[in-house]
Amino acid sequence: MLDLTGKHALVTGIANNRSIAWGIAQQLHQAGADLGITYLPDDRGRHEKKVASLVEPLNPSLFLPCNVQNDDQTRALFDAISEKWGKLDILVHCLAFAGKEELSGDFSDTSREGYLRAIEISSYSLVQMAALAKPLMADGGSIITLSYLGGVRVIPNYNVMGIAKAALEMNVRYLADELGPQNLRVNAISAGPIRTLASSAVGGIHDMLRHFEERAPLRRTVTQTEVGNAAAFLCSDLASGITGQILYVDAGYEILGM
Ligand code: 0WE
Repeated sequence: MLDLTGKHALVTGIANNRSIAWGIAQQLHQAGADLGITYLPDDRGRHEKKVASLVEPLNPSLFLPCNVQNDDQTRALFDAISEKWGKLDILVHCLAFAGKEELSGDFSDTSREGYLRAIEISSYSLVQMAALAKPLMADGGSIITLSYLGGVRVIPNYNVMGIAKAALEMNVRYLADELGPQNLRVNAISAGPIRTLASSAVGGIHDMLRHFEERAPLRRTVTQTEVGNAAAFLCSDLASGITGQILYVDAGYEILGM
């Protein structure tokens, strides 16, 4: 049975009720996990308020700011986990960012600054968090992250995010090899396109979703709950033999050639 009772899980990347991370947090909670939630702090405290009221029903025992571009703040997050829980069982990484100007137009117009920022926030942050989590996960556990097909194949306008996801997926493999000896598993879920805050800001997303609904084997998009269920599985002992993998939760779209 899928049972996460007594497990401490840190979930990053919740922005609102459409976030995939929100779907994951709900399913981990339903499976009995004790949650820590992070939010991206802003100077007016609006994210903090919004995410706090959203996650209130899940009774998180930790609720802390985390901007991965701030090393001190990210270190403080894991210090707080160490103090409160003494260990960590599950780390859910759902962070990505590229400048809006990088997500349309010619890929070759990507600026050095935009390229490095996308890789820093969307790829390096997994390495950064894995390093901080490693001593807290000495008895094993599960790290998961979110990827997208645009990291493996060309998706119009995904541009530098595709490079970031390709690096992210390779991070998963190198981390899985390094952390396997401490029974710490590292996997990614490659989700199909979903209407979220991140995707709604993307030009042409409606046409993409319509194409997806016409062509995906299941003839529909996937839901945050379906990604959450796959995440709960990967984080549970049911997936004890699985590491270094990219699990497609995409209504079958990835198998198609045309
Ligand atoms: O990984 C993503 C989205 C990531 C993302 C989205 C934004 C929009 C707002 C990263 N950074 C930003 N920056 C912003 O300013 N997806 C898989 C969703 C997505 O994004 C696309 C897609 C799909 C699907 C961008 C272009 C084409 C397709």
